[in-house]
Amino acid sequence: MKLILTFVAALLCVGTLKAENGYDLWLRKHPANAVTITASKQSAVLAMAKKELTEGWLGKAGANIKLIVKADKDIKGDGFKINGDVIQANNDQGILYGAFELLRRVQMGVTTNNVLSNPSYDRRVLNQWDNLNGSMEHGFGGNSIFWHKGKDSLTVTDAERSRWRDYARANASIGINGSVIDNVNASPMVLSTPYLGKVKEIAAAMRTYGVKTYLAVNFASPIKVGGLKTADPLDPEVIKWWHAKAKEIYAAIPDFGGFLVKANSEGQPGPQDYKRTHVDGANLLADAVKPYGGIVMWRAFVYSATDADRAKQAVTEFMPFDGKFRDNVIIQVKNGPVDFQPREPFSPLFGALKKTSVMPEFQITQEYLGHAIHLVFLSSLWEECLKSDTYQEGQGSTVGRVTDGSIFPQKYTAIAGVANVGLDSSWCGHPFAAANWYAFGRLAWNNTITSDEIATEWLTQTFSPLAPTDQSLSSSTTDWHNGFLLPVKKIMLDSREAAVNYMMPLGLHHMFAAYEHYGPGPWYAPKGVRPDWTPPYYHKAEAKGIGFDRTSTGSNAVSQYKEPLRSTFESVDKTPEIYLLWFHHVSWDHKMKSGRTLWEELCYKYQTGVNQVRDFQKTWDNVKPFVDSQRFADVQTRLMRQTRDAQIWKDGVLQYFQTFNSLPLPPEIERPITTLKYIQSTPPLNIK
Ligand code: GCV
Repeated sequence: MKLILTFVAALLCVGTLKAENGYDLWLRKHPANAVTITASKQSAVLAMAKKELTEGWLGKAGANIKLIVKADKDIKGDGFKINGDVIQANNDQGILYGAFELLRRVQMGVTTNNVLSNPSYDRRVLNQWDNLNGSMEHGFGGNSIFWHKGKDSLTVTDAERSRWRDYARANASIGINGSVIDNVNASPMVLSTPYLGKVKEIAAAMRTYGVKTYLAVNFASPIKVGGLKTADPLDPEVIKWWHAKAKEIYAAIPDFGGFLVKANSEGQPGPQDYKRTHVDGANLLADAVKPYGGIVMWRAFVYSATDADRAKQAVTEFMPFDGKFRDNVIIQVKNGPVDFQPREPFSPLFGALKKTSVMPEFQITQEYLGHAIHLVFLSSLWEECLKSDTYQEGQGSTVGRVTDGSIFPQKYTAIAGVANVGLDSSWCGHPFAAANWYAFGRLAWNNTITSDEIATEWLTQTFSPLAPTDQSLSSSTTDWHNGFLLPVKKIMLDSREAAVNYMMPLGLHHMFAAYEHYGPGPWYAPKGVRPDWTPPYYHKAEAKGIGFDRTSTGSNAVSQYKEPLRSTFESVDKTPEIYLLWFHHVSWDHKMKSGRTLWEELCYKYQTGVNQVRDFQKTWDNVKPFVDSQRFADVQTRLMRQTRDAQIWKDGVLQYFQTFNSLPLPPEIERPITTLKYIQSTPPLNIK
């Protein structure tokens, strides 16, 4: 922090901050000091490391930085050492990551001596849910940066190449080394030869920064692209087709990362269409990419319209196959057992699959957390998941440790984040949504780093004054720290709990309006829609009480957790209250630890959520002197919407539950400002 603060201190005069559109993310341009770089070898990736250091150096003027590619037993994978002005790594990629880390450390004013940094996961991968027509599934930062429709959809312009390089650079700066560039609801066309031509171009641009290209593939591609009659994974023609396709891909893209597959889930084709298994399907693709070092990320996000509790289905479907997948297959598991909700307990598949590689999947795009309208820092959610103890191999078997190779030997370790990146000038829509992209990368590199550290880093790099033209109205360095960094960091660190409070506190889940998953829709249950696609399936509100009984008297999902969690979740008294209605159906007058009844506590939580966002507004207004007008106004406007919509959540959900319990709002709870009828009759998009 020292250097920044000194720099800010030098800018004591009053001025206005230059408008910023957010395109430069946490890598904002600033005048650099002179530096000399020497490298032990030459390569394209090392050239990028040199360029970054030369253009971004804020350390001692005239410093001589040495880049040394040399094996070292302490350095693992893409890791590195930094000692003063020396960066050492096993490979060129490690040097690039070391260069970004050195720049970050100098900017933050923290030590650059005796640094050893090794990545938690080998493959740190973004999943773009980008459709080939340019739209994005739950993308709120504009259309796809990779795809667009029209006659020229396969021609590539220099502007596109440049955008892809900037994307890869941002990823490399936080250690992300792979991107799946199409939606998991995959179009078979991506594997057609013309599309592969474009994939080759994208791969070339991303390779500049060491970001590997992966493709999400449609299991029926042999039929749709290959013209075969079947996609049966045991059919010799199908096997031949996938092997030939892998050969074609690797001939064009020798460092191609591999495939991501959503099979037999939400209408996607898969091996079960041919009475085959996930093992048959995954191993078929794994064998095809194996000769080239490719991997297959096979998703465990499966559930069908059965009577079985949806939260149990992934375990039921995948556990029988433990140990049967090839070693280049990794089962990709969402953090919770249902679907990226504001809060879920961790998926019981973590740690349970002991002879199969498993990778966590987080959602960076805010499908269920307020889109690009709400300021929600998701690092807290992911940190909570990674630190959850599965107890599968004794105490301390956290989700992080059962997936990063610390406990189970995995040939490959990996982690995925569903990206929030699009064509918007600020990439992600909300200026603070970029913090979630940043946080994913930092946690993928180091799964024990705290959200507090990540927020400090991101805020410093994204908002601190950088150049004499960007003079702050503040008059001292302490002002920036106390007046901006601390209060805004508090907003970030409180924001996820605030969202849980005003959307779905105490273990409630999936109460969203259908399709967009933005506003409240706990009442949505039209005839003919599958029950598990309607919120009443999850909250089960009725006159006597509310919540999903997942104990042994109900769906018995608790049995999928290892002791002591199983008994903890089985007991209504021992279950942490944050998960109460996830595991238990309880009466409205159930006594909570606070002494309130459940109904009072629910009201109190919703009110707290609304109050928290109101406080965020006040805090943000107070930091105006420290932020350029463009980003200040943008965040201010979005916070206004967030507050209004938090209020709609509170009014909608509480009035809806009152239709079951007829209980009054406790005296200290604010009265609704919108009727239930209005909220129910207004399509969620209009409410937005
Ligand atoms: C890509 C949820 C989302 C879908 C998404 C799916 C998945 O159901 O609403 O849009 O599809 O998760 O993760 O496959």
